[in-house]
Amino acid sequence: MAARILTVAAAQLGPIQRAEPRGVAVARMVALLERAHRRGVELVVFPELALTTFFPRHYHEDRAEADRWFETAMPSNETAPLFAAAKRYGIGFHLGYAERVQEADETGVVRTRYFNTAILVGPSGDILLKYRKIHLPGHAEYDPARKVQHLEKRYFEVGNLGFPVIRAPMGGLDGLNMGMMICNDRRWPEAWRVLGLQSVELVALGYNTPSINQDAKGFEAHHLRVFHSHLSIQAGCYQNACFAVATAKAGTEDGCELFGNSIIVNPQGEIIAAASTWDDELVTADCDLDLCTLGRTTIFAFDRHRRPEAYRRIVDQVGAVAPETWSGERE
Ligand code: CDV
Repeated sequence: MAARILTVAAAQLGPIQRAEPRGVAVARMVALLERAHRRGVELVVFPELALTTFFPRHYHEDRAEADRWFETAMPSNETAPLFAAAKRYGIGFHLGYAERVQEADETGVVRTRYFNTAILVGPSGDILLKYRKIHLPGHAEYDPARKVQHLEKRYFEVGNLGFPVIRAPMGGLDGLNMGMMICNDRRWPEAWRVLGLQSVELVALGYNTPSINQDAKGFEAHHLRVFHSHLSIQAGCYQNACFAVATAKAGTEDGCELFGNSIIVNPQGEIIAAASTWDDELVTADCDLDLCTLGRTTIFAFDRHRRPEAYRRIVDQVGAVAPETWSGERE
């Protein structure tokens, strides 16, 4: 049987400043798609909120002022060149953006809703899958203790699409199981496992992670920020026997440093390609999807080894509770 190899790219973006129009970011992304085409890439992954600056760092007291960061159509006039280039080259892509939509909520009321969204677009230009970020970090109100705000909880609702996986043709492959995450999701093993339980083979994930922990709740060494990002992605890939293409926005944006360090990881948890700049950079790798088989037929053969009856707390409980206290006596 022929090897199932997909050539992928993490299309890291350097900073996008607050005043820059979407057209500038789109032109840079089209240039990366052209470069990807020259290198024989079949799937390109762009970062989270790839069309603008990472605007949740900016406080708008009037929530409506933030509407300008959101897309109301995809594709739109401004993003159409991206879809056209991908179609021209027969390349699929993953794109993160802020989505504003008129949609019924869980009570059936149609209202304006806001999500931190990513789409997976096939080589024909069709949207194959949509994901809305579930693990929203940060806070909803202005926090005077922080030098830089992180207002994702102000500007977005929690995603309502779960963690979907789609099997679709990509590049030279008749079918590939693909799922998505957005930034903070990568730190949550539950997210990886929900994708793993749908036999995901490749996870596309974009992020914007500041180099400095702005939470003002204790010291976190800079190098550990990158380590924790890589640790989470490598563990997720190993424990769910899948590849990940993890793409950052990098460099100094509106005076705030984003750490970059985009990586491509294989099902053994190894980094097989990594960014070396804080700029627009195309990081590529050939992914042999048959490498997913080893993990999922041995240590992580879920059907044989998982014990969901012992995992009830994972879905029944949100916060941690205190354990029972030992009632014996100390010597
Ligand atoms: N955009 C993000 O989700 N960023 C978070 C930061 C706030 C820690 C992340 O997990 O990288």
